[in-house]
Amino acid sequence: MSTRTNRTKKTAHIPDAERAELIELYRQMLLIRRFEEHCDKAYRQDKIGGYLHLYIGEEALAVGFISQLNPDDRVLGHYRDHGYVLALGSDPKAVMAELYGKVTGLCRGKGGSMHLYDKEKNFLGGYAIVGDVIGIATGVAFAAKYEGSDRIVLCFFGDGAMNAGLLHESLNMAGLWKLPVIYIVENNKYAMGTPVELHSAVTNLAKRASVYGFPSETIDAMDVLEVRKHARRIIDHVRTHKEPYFVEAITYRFVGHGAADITDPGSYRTREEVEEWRKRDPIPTLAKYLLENGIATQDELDAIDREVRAVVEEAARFADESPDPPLDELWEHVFVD
Ligand SMILES: Cc1ncc(C[n+]2csc(CCOP(=O)(O)OP(=O)(O)O)c2C)c(N)n1
Ligand SMILES: [Mg+2]
Repeated sequence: MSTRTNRTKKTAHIPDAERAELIELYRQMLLIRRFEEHCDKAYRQDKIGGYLHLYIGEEALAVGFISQLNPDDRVLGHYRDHGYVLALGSDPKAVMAELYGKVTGLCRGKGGSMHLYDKEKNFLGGYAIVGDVIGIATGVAFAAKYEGSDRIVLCFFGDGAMNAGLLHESLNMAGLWKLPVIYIVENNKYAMGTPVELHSAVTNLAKRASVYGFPSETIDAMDVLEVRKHARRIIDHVRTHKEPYFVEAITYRFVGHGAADITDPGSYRTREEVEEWRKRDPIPTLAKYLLENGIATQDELDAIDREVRAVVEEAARFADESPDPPLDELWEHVFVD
């Protein structure tokens, strides 16, 4: 019996809906990975300008959390933002076109990689200024409460943002007014080349955020099933108890900080350290689980890879062939009238 094509008997108890959900988590992480591998190439070919920060290695966090949201919930993040919109289901063609600066892009080519925005999917922005998203997301959560809705807000940012004054002002307000927001610090151990030990007086970031009157905890974000489990519990908590939550998500980026140093200079971390973390790559980790539990066969996983590669190729072709924004649009879609 071929293991490539036959599921084992272990799967009998897994309901179809759960099987479909697990496969979808795999498909989304792989889409983000393949999408960004293309971005890296396109940046080197001068097709993508400005700046570019890849989420490679961190996919499980966005995918695991976002998979547990209701459609009306809101998501905001920092500049490493391609994973959020792809996990939310934004059209990969429009995301790629935005990175290429084309008029067919999510923001008509005016935002670029660091400033994605998709109103339809309730992604209310990627923000380039470290820490800024925290204040904005707190305002969005205030609006959700003020309007009496049961929406919640996910706010993603990096460990470097722990040192922004705005974080502490915002967490205080959120705790005081019981706002429905989940602050998620992506602790990938570095802010550019500065390790957490050199930028934070207390390196347990969940502990640092634990004094504002709402729960705070650390989770492992290299395993999407772990993330999904915690996300489900934490999102339920925030919706039910109507109070904020702080999550320190332990993760790691496998590539350099930004496109200019994608193959890391190696001056602030060793190759061995990167290799150690690569052993916890969330994509093969989930693949192994799916195979070992007979949820998918290797042939099915290969087919998903071919499918996402085709989606990325089509997105790249669309972006290539799309026109630049016309000059007479220069001042349009910049401010709200
Ligand atoms: C207020 C501010 N200061 C400095 C910068 C330059 N800068 C861009 S990214 C970055 C590091 C942020 O690291 P972290 O928050 O850990 O996010 P990561 O890149 O690791 O995802 C810095 C200092 C900035 N964008 N904004
Ligand atoms: Mg960081």
